[in-house]
Amino acid sequence: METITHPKVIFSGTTLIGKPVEKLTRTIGDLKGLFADQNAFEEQDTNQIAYEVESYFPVPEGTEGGLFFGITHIQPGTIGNEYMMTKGHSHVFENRAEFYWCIEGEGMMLFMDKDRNVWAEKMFPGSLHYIQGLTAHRVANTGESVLSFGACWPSDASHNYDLIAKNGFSKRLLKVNGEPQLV
Ligand code: PAN
Ligand code: ZN
Repeated sequence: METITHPKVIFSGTTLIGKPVEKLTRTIGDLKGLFADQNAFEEQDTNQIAYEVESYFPVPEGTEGGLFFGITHIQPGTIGNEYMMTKGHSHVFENRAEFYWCIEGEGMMLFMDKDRNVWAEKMFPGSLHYIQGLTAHRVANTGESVLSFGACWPSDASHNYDLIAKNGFSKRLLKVNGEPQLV
């Protein structure tokens, strides 16, 4: 076995490159039910890409103590007066946290705790965001260009999408007079 090897995955600064990298694409159609303005949603091209996630899963899902790594690229734009955003989810276990950090573009990171309190942090290149276990998290692209951010989370975090899909966040991030506002 060679003792000096090339890394399996390279982070170019904006994207993940390498054989093990898995790519997930979410179209606007995949985000049905997320946006308040149904009429505006119906007018969208549902095949258009909303966001893409490049992930590196070095261990099987569920491995205790392992880590996963991903880069998400969210397209700019609004549907009605809501910004393009990720579905959002929480990690099932209280002790499974996550880091997000912004690479390029500008956005807003939304958090919601288990009592449905919502708050947001501005995202800009270099901003770092710590997500407690059980805290729902979602990102909205509030800029005019692609928003890319990195994420690192435990391989046994176990994602819960159902709660957000069913009940949403208790506040929406709207574009009001050209500015993001939590309403
Ligand atoms: C991220 C997210 C990614 C896409 O890797 O999965 O940004 O967002 P949704 O999963 O909410 O569609 C993460 O939070 N992993 O735990
Ligand atoms: Zn997560």
